Amino acid sequence: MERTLSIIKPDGVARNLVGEIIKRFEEAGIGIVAMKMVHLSREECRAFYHVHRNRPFFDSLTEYMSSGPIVAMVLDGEDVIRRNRELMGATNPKDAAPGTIRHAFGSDVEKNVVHGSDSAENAAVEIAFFFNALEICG
Ligand code: IDP
Ligand code: MG
Repeated sequence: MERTLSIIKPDGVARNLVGEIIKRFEEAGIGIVAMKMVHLSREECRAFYHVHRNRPFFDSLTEYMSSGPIVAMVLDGEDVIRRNRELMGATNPKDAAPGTIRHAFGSDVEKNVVHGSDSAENAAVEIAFFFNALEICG
């Protein structure tokens, strides 16, 4: 079994897509073992996306991610890091496969509705950014 961090980004929350996105995880048989809504500060977004600090889109990304509430979740299941990335689709909604969340709801390469950890190592760091052990069920 494996865990990963999923985030419904500010555009997803603002557009009332929380239920639709969670439904996709539930229908795929992916368990949710922690969940919270938070509005991150600009500084907190800079910390979360530290790995991207030298990318040209860093300022815009952190402004967007701090623009409104997000829903952070810990997903649990076999091969869930890869399976979540598959449900999300490619970073740029234009390249995302039909049936994926980003294909269905993404606006552009930045406002792409969801985040998902990309490795076991990053999942552990990202989960700990949002949740302490008491907040994770099971
Ligand atoms: P991922 O979310 O598919 O893992 P990353 O390359 O890790 O993609 O990028 C993190 C986030 O930064 C993306 O989800 C997207 O919101 C934003 N982003 C990535 N590439 C670009 C870009 O070229 N322009 C603007 N924003 C970008
Ligand atoms: Mg990434």
